[in-house]
Amino acid sequence: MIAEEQTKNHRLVIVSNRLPIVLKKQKNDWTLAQGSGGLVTALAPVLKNRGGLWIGWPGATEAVPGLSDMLNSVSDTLGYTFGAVNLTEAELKKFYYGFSNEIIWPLFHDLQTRCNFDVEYWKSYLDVNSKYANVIANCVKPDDYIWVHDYHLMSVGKELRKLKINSKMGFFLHIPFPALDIFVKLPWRFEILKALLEYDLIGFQTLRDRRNFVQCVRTLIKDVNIHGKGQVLNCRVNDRESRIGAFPISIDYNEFARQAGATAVSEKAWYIHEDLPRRHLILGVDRLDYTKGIPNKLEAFRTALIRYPELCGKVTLIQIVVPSREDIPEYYELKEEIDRLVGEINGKFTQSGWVPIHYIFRSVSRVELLAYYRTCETALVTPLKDGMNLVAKEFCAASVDESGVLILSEFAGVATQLQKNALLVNPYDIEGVAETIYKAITMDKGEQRTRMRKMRRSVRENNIFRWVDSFLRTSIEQDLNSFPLVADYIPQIKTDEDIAIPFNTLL
Ligand code: ADQ
Repeated sequence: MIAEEQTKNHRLVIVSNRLPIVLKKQKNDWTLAQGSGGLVTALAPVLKNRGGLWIGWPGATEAVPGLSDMLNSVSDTLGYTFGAVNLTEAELKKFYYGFSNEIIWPLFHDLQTRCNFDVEYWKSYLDVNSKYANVIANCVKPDDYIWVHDYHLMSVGKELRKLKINSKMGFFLHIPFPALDIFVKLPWRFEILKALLEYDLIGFQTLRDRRNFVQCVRTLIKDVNIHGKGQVLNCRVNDRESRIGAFPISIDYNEFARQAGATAVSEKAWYIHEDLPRRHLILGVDRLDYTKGIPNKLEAFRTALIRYPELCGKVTLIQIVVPSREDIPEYYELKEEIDRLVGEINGKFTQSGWVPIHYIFRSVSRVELLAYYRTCETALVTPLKDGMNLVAKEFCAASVDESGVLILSEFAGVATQLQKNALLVNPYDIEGVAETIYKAITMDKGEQRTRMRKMRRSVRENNIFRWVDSFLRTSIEQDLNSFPLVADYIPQIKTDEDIAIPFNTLL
């Protein structure tokens, strides 16, 4: 009863760059669909239970007639409301493509030479963060808990404090936090650290990220006292207290495993097998991004075919690349590099009846993605650096027959959890990755099963609900048990068109 009353008083307000909805324009008509994905699934029951609120950009820079009515009708179905932050084309260019994705994204992935430290980007970042804060300030009540997500919105907390909002606020960084010697390159390093310390809880994906942040704060901020041990540390600067923790994000394991066993997925998997009979299939699934190490992966596959010629005709790499941020020149150039490498490798090795790389450059439906996860014997997940990497976890969850080998970059956050049973590689070591590909292909079924079983257990136990639970428990001393699952929310999978995963809905 007490817990229920507390729950009613404190709404949860989620803030992310984008709303978890998909806005589409067909001719002159706009439609709105509800987003899916682990984060939305895990947060929806909490939001519904609290009559909560999700604030973000709806995804269009032009005026959308009737948007608020559309949002209200989706809200009625879901049981929580949306707050829209409208962004102009210029803001999108400087705040989103500029500061967020030409400065913070490369820097936080240790690629400082790719940064474009344009001061106009910084100004726009502050303006847009203040815009988000104003929308939040107009909606929140004093007892609400505000949970801000990711690198686009690091200054929102500070802007809210300026507006005299004293609600409890948490922040979660989905990408890595860099080491001190890289972070100090940021011309606005003090401002960003101070802004982050305005949140009551600052969450990172791994202990390594948290350690990097703590080292930056200790070195760059005066009069700081950081103490404690375990998952969450306490940080005091003058009279401001914050907590700093590691909360590795995950997926809705049960839902993934359930959907992977659905008839539509089994049928699709059967067709993939039929089209590529007697092949060992290796799968790569990556958003088009230079941090994902796609060229390195292709080079490693080429090296494997040269070093182990017996693989020719027997092994196929299915590489799915999902289009992303193509308005940024570097992403467009990366696409050209991938096209060229795939062309070169296929041109050199293709034989009658065998093409070494099946290259798919588009977003695929959830059924298709799951069918590839199920059909492929090996997953090749080799980012140069990654906050977590959910593809690795999804591959394990979808391996319902407990077979399959995961080759995993040691620089992905997920490696801290799966390192014992995945085959870890350094993605820069092309020869090493090629050898590991060979090892995966020749690994006996018994060893595969033992490793996969343990990885599946780890992902099952540390699922997305546990992640939300531990963040909320640390923030507001409420756990997920206070928020019963909403059965009608779970998406049902019937046909291929049923669920197209809105890729990167939030980022
Ligand atoms: P991303 O960089 O986008 O996320 P990742 O964690 O791998 O990387 O998530 C990708 C998601 O997109 C997966 O859920 C996957 O199913 C989906 N997806 C992949 N291919 C798809 C396709 N072809 N069509 C449709 N959907 C597809 C950022 C950080 C990561 C961090 C996550 C979550 O960069 O490090 O793990 O946020 O915090």
